[in-house]
Amino acid sequence: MARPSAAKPTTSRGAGKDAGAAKAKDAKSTASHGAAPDKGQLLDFYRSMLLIRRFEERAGQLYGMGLIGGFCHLYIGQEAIAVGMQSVKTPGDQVITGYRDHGHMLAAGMDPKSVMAELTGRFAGASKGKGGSMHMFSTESDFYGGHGIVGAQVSLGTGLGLANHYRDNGNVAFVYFGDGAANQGQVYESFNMAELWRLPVVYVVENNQYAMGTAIERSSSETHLYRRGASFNIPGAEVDGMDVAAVREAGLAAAEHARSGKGPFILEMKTYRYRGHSMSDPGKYRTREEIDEVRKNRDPIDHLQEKLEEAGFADEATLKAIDAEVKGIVADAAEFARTAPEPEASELYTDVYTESAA
Ligand SMILES: Cc1ncc(C[n+]2csc(CCOP(=O)(O)OP(=O)(O)O)c2C)c(N)n1
Ligand SMILES: [Mg+2]
Repeated sequence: MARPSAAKPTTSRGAGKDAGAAKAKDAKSTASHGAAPDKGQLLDFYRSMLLIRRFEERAGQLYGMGLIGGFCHLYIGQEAIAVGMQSVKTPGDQVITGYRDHGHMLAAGMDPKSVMAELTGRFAGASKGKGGSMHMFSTESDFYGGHGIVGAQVSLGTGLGLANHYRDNGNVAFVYFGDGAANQGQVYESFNMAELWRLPVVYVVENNQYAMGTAIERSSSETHLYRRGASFNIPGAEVDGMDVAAVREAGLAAAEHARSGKGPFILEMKTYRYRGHSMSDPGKYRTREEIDEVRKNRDPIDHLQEKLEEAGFADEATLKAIDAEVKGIVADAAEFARTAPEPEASELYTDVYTESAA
């Protein structure tokens, strides 16, 4: 499968209010962010993506052993998006996403032990063992959840952008949602307000080609999701979501647009999930060959590994050392999540209501 080009931007606002999607699609990018990530950044990206991959593989195993209850949606295959976009964030910028959230939490810097312990329902978990896979939150890490209702995070994230605008704090809200969520009505109500009020929001559509068992071609009349803002005059760009450097480059341009008062921007990340929708997905809607083809030719971690080796930035020993370090972190997190105590029954009555300070 051919690797799509890094970013195909649209500039519907620049092309005039009534510029249609087709015209916008062909517009060229004016933003250039020069410096490609350096050796240190690329090695950091590699380490973070590998941490997410190994964490998710281990979570899958713990689920299989019956240690994780409820839903569990793995992020394997999509790692370059959370990691590349996180590198664009400045302190105070918020991240909000749906239920496929573990990778975003790790990229945001949340402790792997507290995330894994939440999956196993332990008191030391990020939500004291009461939230599980889909409901973690960490304002210290600027992470605003973890949401189980498809598309809900788009309205909430637009609200984060409104708060930034109101407080004039220079922050941007990064709002992630899937190709299936892109067909939700509240997404478009949010788009309208965000553009009308020039809110600092970057909408990141993680187009992994499927919504549960439904392929995008079967559910969407417009499958180029970066054009979905055209009728609101929101510019968008298609990005190779399997290439962490391309994600970062497009993310920088989008964040600059939003931060400078020009309003929202849509990034459509073309990606793929290797595992089922959730742990209970029999996977009858696609072939094994299709998955193998992406794994073999477009894997984001393999791609970066080749790049690091070609550039002479890492030899086998360096990569092995990173692998060993990551495996150690994940093993410790899993052991902690298996042995840490569950919440007391009295915890049922805490964190239900909160008193407002004002
Ligand atoms: C409002 C609402 N409708 C339906 C569901 C059931 N549901 C959960 S995930 C999902 C598919 C969403 O797919 P997509 O947005 O592509 O995200 P992905 O799972 O691929 O990351 C659906 C329909 C839900 N959780 N919330
Ligand atoms: Mg999807």
